Amino acid sequence: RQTKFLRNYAPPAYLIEEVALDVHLAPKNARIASKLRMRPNPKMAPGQPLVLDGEDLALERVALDGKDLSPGDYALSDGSLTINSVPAQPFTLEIVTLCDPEANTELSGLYRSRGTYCTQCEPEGFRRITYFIDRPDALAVYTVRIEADRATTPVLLSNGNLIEQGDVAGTDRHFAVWHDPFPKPSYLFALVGGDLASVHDSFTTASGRKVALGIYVKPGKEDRCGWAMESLKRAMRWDEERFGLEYDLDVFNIVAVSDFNMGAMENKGLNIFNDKLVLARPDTASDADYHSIESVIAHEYFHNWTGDRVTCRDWFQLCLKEGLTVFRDQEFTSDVRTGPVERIIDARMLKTHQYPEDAGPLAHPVRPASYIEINNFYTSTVYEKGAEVCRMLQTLLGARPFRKGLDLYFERHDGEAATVENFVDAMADVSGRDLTQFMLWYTQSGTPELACSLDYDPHAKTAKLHVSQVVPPTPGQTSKEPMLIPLKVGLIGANGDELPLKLNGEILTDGLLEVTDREQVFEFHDVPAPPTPSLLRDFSAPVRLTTSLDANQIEFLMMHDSDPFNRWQATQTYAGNLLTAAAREGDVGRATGKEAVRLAQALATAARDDTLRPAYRAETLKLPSESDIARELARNVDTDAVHAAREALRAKIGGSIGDTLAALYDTAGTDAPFSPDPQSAGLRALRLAALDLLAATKAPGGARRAHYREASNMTDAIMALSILSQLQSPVRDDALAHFYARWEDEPLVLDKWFAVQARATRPDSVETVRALLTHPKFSLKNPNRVRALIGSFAQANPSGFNRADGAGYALLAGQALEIDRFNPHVAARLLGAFESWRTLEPGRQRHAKAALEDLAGQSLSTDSYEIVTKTLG
Ligand code: B3K
Ligand code: ZN
Repeated sequence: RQTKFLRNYAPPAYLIEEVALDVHLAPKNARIASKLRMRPNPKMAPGQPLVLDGEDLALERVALDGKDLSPGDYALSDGSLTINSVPAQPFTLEIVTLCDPEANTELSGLYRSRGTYCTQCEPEGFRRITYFIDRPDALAVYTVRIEADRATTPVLLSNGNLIEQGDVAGTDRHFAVWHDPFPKPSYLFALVGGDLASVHDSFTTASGRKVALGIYVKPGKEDRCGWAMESLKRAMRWDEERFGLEYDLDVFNIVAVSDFNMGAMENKGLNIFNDKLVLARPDTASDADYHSIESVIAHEYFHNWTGDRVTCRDWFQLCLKEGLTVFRDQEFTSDVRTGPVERIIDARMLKTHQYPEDAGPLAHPVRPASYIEINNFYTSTVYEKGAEVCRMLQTLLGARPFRKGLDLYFERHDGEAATVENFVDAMADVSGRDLTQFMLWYTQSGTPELACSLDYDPHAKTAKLHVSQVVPPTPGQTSKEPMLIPLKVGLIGANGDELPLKLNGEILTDGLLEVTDREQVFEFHDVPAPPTPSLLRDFSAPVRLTTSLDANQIEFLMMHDSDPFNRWQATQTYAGNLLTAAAREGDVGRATGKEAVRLAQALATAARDDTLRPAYRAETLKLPSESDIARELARNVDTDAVHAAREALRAKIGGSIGDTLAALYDTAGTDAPFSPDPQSAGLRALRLAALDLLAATKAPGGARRAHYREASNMTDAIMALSILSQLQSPVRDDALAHFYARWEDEPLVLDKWFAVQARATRPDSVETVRALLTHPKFSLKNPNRVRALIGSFAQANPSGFNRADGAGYALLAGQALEIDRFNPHVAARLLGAFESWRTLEPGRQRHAKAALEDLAGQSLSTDSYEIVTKTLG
């Protein structure tokens, strides 16, 4: 359990130029023969021992320049193979190892998922396939021959282009040879073998290269690939148009597998996906599924440039590829859907997942300086905050200079393993800006707190905006430097007009202020009357904003802000203030008074406003979530009080504007045939957001409106089911039984059945989840099912998970411990649900701490050990 430090980075002592793999697939003993053309790294001291990484391998043979080595020539340890003496000139190393795909329950390396052989190598899975220099700065050109049984494993895929295939004479085996001309690190290696069906299409790039596109799935699922294929083609075109980036091989393949530790993987030319993020048909997939398929297909495709062509020097630089690629996929989704809605979704996601991470014991910078297990750093800080950092660069530099900077970055580093500095230097060079202070976004953890207040001077006709920033202390970082924060603002006149922003004798057309100091004042001139400030427009920086605005001013912004993000934010702030007051004081009356009625009226106005897109109106109708409220409370959180406050406000709103909501639910786009396009999805979202508020009234027109059986698509069905599943009534049981009977043989749909019950806020939700753990269709071995049941419970059922008697914590700890014995990555991720335990009231804290301490006393994987010990602090 060693801590690794960024400051200790040293290049590899040896370089691998070419890799030839010969893989013989077999369920229990796959044989991998690897032939490496190597040479000493001229930049490093000569004569060093050659150390190769390896894990869970049986070594059969090592040969140097054709001569077998005997055990005295090398040393084998738990994680490595060391050859003491190798030539000072280029040499060839041959290694033969065996591994057991069927016994590979970690789902890292080469494993079998329901009969399909597949690989997952990022970050350190390749060492579970063969001994190798398994680090991202060791780039090599790969040729891969795969051989397998022809009948059971007819499809054989690897990275790059197919160069040869055929039968192995005199046997029932066949082979395929793939060659990837682009040098790549081992984490981008992939191989698939199985009995798979496929769907094909093609894409012609801007410069005329015809690319064969293939999606490989289990036979029978071919009718669920259309959306993924369309999304892929949209993404390929978009990347050409927006960033001038073309695809570079003749083939692009995607494979969907059912057992996968995360969402998907960007292996060069052969992306491997969790089938959840590929398969969709109107009756089986919800709008949310279509949305995530589109964005993840795009994300993995975009990695071809930001990740594959330019990769990371070391794992500390993970955000270099992930933050940038998330930023790119967000921009894509904004362009193909409704921009402001996507911005709201992304900001909400950041606040829900990343802010608590940044405020808790696992806080780390976007570029961590140390880690014990790199698998624990695929976090929302690295991904989503990392994306915000790229977005801020684009905001500060402007879209065109940002694009130029990216061009320069590719020009300089194509084919290399790069660092965050390389990326920021390119941006600095094209813009002529000094980005030294900006680098703090990569190195300082914690969410900056920005406090703003506006002073109006009626005589001078000036408005002074006072801004102060504090970056809170985080583990290992007690004192912080002030950051460079792009703050987009507007001033709104009494009639709702935007006022010109006159600052230092110039007009600020883009409204962009650059905050650089701890305390700063921006003085606007010629302001005729007291304005209302609109601050942090478009969510221009990932900070926590506090303002001196009162309820009337916030209400004014709900009506008049021309920035769609901030207009939405105003409703959230208004509702959030009511909810935190009610939850803090344990008095639901605080959330149901006159102000609640005013909020309801404002929501009704927005919901009826035909000039706004339905998807946007839907977002406006969604109240802050329970975790949003808990995050705002920040301490002494009683999750029952939070739940009660939110329910009371929902019911109040549902009751106050029931007619408007009912009209929306009953009319908006009900008769059109199902189509997953964003406009249709927006109409459905609006109806369902209305239903959600109506259902809260508990009146007959409420929950019973959730016509589960009449739903003609999965979006409506799941919404109805999740409303009904909160009830204590036979209606709930009937609906769940009906859903189960219809979908018991469709794993991805059945996951929804598990998840809906795990999320339902009922006093007995712990018992419900416990009972489902013993359901014949439940398995701890399938990550999707584990996430559906245990993950949904721990992450999306705050009052159930944080039940006052600690039963939720005990449940999670017990299950995670069991999973940890065979799949540490999945276990450690589940344990992340404990990250906010110190914000709870003392009783819950005691229970959470006891559960964590109990875990700490067990024998844990490195993954879970790191999470548990750091969470305890
Ligand atoms: N790069 C992969 C994530 C790998 C996670 C390994 N624990 C998918 C992605 O972010 O695109
Ligand atoms: Zn990624």
